[in-house]
Amino acid sequence: MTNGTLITVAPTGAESAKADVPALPVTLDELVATAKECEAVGASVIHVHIRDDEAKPSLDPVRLRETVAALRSSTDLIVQLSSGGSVHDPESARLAVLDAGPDMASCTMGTVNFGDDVFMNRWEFIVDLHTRMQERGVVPEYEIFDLGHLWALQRLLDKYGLPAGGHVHVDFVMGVPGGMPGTAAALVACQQALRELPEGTTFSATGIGRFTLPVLLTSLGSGGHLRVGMEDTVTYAKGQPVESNAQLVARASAFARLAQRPPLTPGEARNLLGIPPR
Ligand code: KMH
Ligand code: ZN
Repeated sequence: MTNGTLITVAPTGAESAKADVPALPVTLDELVATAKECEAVGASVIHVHIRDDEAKPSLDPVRLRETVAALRSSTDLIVQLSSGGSVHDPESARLAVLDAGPDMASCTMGTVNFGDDVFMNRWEFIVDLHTRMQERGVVPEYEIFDLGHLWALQRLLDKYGLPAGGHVHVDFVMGVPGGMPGTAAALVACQQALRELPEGTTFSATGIGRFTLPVLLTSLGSGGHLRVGMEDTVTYAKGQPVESNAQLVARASAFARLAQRPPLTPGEARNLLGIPPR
């Protein structure tokens, strides 16, 4: 049991447009520079979505491989590729993300309304993703957008066994219109439901937009870990755009230190998550 805080940075996402958010890292150079800055101020995991030459969301396999290689050669961060992609990506491309050989990949535990769209995650698709990750030694982060997704995770683990590495880590994504709200009460309800999952299961949490700070503070105060980044919020405070992902990571690290749960190094985070050393 660690007393430190795992800080994941989600720098890009698939939802914001570069034209609207100029500070969003969309090229490989921008992503690597962001990764280095965020590592320097306390991130240990990077949750990666990539963009194409027009800055549109992409799951291009060649680009994904190059991205994993570039992040590994420039940082010690744990590289977690998004298998969620954008709401428009087909299942085949989302499964093929694993071919890029990341340390981790996200695995969303159910379908959810996503603003005006639907983020589709059929049961058979989830099973496919989970079992392929087991075969390849890719450690999942189970993305939980709603309370019922934890029930689906329990079913998944009961039927198909523990993930690669043997440790279960979930991330609560809170405040998506269509999912659970970004409130302390919702996070406490999730934590209570976690009791049904294998002993030692860890969680991080992120709040979308204005839910960023309530979720961050509640997670930190209740033994959870943190995810921050421009995938989840592009506003630092009311009316104040985020300047950089490092600004969000630095704020999360400062809160973690104040809580006497300082940021974990990437090596400590590997240990926590059951990922072999590099
Ligand atoms: N972009 C969302 C539709 C993930 O990365 O796995 C899905 C998402 C979750 O961001
Ligand atoms: Zn994502």
